[in-house]
Amino acid sequence: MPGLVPNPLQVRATGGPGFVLTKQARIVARGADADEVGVLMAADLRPATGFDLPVVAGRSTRRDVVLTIDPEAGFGEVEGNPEAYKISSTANGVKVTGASRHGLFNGTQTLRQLLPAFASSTVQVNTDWTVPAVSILDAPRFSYRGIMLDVARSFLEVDEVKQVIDAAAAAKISVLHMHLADDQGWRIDITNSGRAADDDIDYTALTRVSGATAVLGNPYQSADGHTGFYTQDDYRSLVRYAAEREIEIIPEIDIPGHTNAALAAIPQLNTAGSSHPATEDEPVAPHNGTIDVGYSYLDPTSEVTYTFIQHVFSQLAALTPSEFLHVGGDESHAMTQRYGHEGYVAFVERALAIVHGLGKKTIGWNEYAEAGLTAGDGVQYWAGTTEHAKRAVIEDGAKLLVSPGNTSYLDMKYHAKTPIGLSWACSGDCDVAHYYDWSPQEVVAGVGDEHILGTEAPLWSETIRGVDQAEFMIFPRVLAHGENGWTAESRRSPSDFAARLASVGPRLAAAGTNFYDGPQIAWS
Ligand code: TNX
Repeated sequence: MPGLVPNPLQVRATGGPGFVLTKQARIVARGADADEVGVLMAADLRPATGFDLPVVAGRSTRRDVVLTIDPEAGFGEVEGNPEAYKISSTANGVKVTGASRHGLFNGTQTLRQLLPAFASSTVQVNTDWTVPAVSILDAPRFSYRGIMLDVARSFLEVDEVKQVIDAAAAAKISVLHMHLADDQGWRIDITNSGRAADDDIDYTALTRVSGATAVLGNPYQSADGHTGFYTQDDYRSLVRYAAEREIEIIPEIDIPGHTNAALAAIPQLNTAGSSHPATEDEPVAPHNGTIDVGYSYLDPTSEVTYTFIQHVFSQLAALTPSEFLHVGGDESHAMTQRYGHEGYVAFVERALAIVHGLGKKTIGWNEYAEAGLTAGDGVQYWAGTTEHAKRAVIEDGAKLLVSPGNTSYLDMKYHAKTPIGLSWACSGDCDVAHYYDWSPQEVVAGVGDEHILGTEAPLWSETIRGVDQAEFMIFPRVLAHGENGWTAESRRSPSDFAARLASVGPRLAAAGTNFYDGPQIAWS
């Protein structure tokens, strides 16, 4: 049996010869939207197999793959989980049944792992495309299984992000958090349309000025970051591409700190109370490409700040189907120094009211839970005291998103000699076993599954340039992290995971995903 990652709930080898995918095979789709999943699966398998794999409706033969969406199909102990799926493979056909489109998509990703590794190859391979005789029932522990791309420090082109989405979808990742603005760059086009009558900000300067900047070379990475930005059409195409693969995009504009790129582009934000009070000599903040953090902030005492937030987040809300917008909130050190804890909290509460007023829930880094949240908002725990996150969960009804830096941050070096990456959150041995060996319910003591939204592994990009380097840091660690979001504790085991991961290596290689094949795994 090939190694399956994340580990399904039940896998039963049923014996016998299994199913062989041949050139007569068709993909028979049943239930609304099943054909869409079939089209994706056929597109995935055609290059390697060279088969036609037509997607059809109606009756099936023993040579076919049958894809069904049926919430009533009977999912046993995971009944009611919309992401549930089951697979039955015998010599007389393969059937994948999902409780929803997402459930079916999950099942097709497992089916890919049941085929020989070369099934994901982009060039044709001649082999027997056998699926072992097996019966699988599966559903995730958490619905939110995320990764984050920091395209602010170093940009990733649309096609690069799509490449990461493809690889992440195979790992049953369900959320892509995009960190779209920071001190070094601004990556999403904001137009002037719909501006308030008294608003004279030219929002198009955000990308014109700060889309052209990025992090500079630094002690950990000599190359400068990549510049660029997404037009609103680019962003919509990413949202659509991700959604087809059952990944939801949650955009982040980090406020009030990490905002030098906004200050550099919008003169009006450089008020007396901002981190860059305008002077005659220097009316707007200069670009800052260093990897310093905590120095920049928006003026909490200026109405321009809130006009800006209202406009930017309303465009983001209109572009984003997700119920969440991420507002950052981390490391507002200089602001807190100047305006105190109360000043920071008052800012966050006013910003949250704006975003809630747009009909969205918020997510923020754990510091933002120093302010009162609204039931259903997310608090993303990354570092420091867990006190505020816990309070927001217990008192406000917020949900915890677990991203503990030490076992979640994909920008940490695997070991001291990794040529890129930082080491502040993890140093020494930060390879895949370390990213497996932790449990979501232990991150904030007293906050259990009923309060946990899910898991997320962020890739910060101070030291990452382009998609090859991004994939190298993401894989295989996201597979370990993601299994923590998917698989029940009772089904998780470090040695079993290592054995299963060994057979995922060739699949990543065949699919063209760059990954770190470190010595902890006996790669097959
Ligand atoms: C901390 S994690 C940050 C980021 C950096 C990252 C580098 C967080 C909320 N803030 O601004 O990019 O460390 O690892």
